[in-house]
Amino acid sequence: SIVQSYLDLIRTVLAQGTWQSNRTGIRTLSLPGAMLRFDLTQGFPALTTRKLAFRSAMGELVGFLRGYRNAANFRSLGCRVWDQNANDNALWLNNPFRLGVDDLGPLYGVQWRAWPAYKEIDLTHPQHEAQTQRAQAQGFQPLCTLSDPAGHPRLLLYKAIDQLRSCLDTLMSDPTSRRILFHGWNWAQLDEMALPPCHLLYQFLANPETRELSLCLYIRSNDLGLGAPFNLAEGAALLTLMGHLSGYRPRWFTYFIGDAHIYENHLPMLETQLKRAPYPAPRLSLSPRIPSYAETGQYTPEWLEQIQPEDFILEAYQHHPSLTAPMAV
Ligand code: UFP
Repeated sequence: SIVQSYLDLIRTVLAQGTWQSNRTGIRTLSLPGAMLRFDLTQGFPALTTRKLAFRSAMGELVGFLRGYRNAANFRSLGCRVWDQNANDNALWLNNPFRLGVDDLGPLYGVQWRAWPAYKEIDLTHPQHEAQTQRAQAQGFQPLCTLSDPAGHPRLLLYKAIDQLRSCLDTLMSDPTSRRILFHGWNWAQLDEMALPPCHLLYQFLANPETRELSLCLYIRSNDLGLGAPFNLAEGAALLTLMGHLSGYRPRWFTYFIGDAHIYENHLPMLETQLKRAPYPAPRLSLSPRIPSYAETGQYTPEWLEQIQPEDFILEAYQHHPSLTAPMAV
């Protein structure tokens, strides 16, 4: 089955991982570097050895697509996984950037949809007018002029970059580009976030001849027991949505992990899962209200924001009973 590779990774980390301590106070068995690859024509990578909280995972994805930064917004989408990060971590509670109860800071979705970008133009440069025109044509708005340390005047411009929309637009206009990616690791704002991004680099690879779209996703740190099942489901769902809106079928979903780890208090849950025989993978479909570009020829990028968690439909999902374990915050 398609999720066998997840269980194989759990076995590998159990066999080859080393015990490590970390900021959460709960030790992990860790393996530096791992990769999983799924052929999505063979099914959707939902865990079958326990029940995946699919609606909650799709709620989280939809919250990211809308640029949400508040745990109450995620709750309204049926996703409670951000409550503890927003309100239970002492370091975050004392962070002067935190806006109040339930705030998470400018994480994931904010970076995906509104990465704050600045451009400085040296007003003594002979081409500064042409440079300014280009920047403004790209949507940069002049903010103010400043002087650099040498006293030279500079024009500062600002734009909130919608990285995700730009990726979708590029899939339409230049699908063979090898530069269709978005990034979450914004150094200037890491200290303003409840949690610096774990899944932080998404690259889309389209093949206009086969009409297949693939995704490479890099996760710097992955809690294999609780985090990975969510991350796998959301990555595969995002790939499916991007393909749906741009006329491609989802194909390869390749998932790279930096620090692959199992928390000590997740071991019983994972050992139970290893004893269970996986079921065949379920299928994902999207609600028919979302126009498929391949069928309608209509480009409707607004569905990136308008989609609801229930528009992601998991079909023929056979699974073993739920299991739970505490999340390390
Ligand atoms: N984590 C995931 N996936 C996510 C996410 C968090 O596995 O999407 F947001 C886990 C990884 C790690 C912890 O166990 O949360 C983040 O801690 P750190 O920032 O110390 O890596």
